[in-house]
Amino acid sequence: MLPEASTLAPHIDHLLLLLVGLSAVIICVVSVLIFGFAIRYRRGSKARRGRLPDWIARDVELGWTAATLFVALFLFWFAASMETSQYEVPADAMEVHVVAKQWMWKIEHPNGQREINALHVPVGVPVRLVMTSQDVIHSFFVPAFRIKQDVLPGRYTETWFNATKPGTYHLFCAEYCGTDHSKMTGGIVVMPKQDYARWSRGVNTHGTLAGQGARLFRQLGCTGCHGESARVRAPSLAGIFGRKQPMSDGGFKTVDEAYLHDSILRPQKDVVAGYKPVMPSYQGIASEDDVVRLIAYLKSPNGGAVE
Ligand code: HEC
Ligand SMILES: [Cu+2]
Repeated sequence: MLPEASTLAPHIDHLLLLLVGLSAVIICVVSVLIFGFAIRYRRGSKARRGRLPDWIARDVELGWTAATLFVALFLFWFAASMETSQYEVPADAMEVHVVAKQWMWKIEHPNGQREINALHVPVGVPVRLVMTSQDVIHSFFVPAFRIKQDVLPGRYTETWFNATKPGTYHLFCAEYCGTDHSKMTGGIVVMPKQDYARWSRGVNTHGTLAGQGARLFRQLGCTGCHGESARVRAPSLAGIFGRKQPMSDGGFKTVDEAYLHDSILRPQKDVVAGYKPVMPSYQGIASEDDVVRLIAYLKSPNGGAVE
């Protein structure tokens, strides 16, 4: 049996069991009726044939149609409410970035730790995964957690889980993505909290993700335009995350991760009201990993506030 290693897993398994159970009951009833009628009304049998009494034709027909409708509606409600609850990420979730590429998973922790084809997480802590791809469509699939989410180029998708049992669980790519698709696997290492704390203090020489972003912000020349003393007129990026920005086409955009991603790689897509579309695209200059770092920096408390 597949291990149940997340808070979601038992719910999915109950749903599966319910669906299989119900299907089995329906199959039994239908089979009994088919065989029963086949025997009873076989050629030459003395069973009564001819018109059914009116009450059977009407009431029985109405009855089983209504009953099936209610069962179907109940199943829909039950499955849909579980599905939608999976979109409500707990507010205190730890955020981890995933960048997929042919053929590996690159993981970036908020404290700057990086991993490839492995993800270390503490047990009992909700983890929100913000994912994107550098090339083609991949899919992040952890059977033991019962989560599967497509990972798309040029877009951020997210999923979350709360691991319930320490151990190492398989990670698969579940969307055919080229020659070595079958080797695009990894391990989710769920650790007790103290072990995780020790792990996350070790091996990290890069500084926090936001710190790496701040360095990139200077290296890539963002400060040349977005800095306080810049000569080009560009909006200040201090405290920008979560704000509603007016756009030059008269609409508004909420500054979230996808907005920042596109502002950096496709600046002509949404131009801020009152500014000229002079920002160059960083497509091909900043990798998806760099963009993850820049976003972490712009989201941090003093992000974008560069003299
Ligand atoms: C040549 C000057 C220039 C450079 C270099 C530049 N930008 Fe911009 N940026 C602009 C201008 C002008 C705008 C406003 C017009 C627009 O939205 O395209 C802007 C808009 C933005 C926005 C949207 C801001 C908002 O208020 O909604 C973000 C985010 C951003 N830039 C990030 C960056 C990052 C990160 C870098 C470095 C990788 C960078 N920019 C480099 C000039 C620049
Ligand atoms: Cu893949």
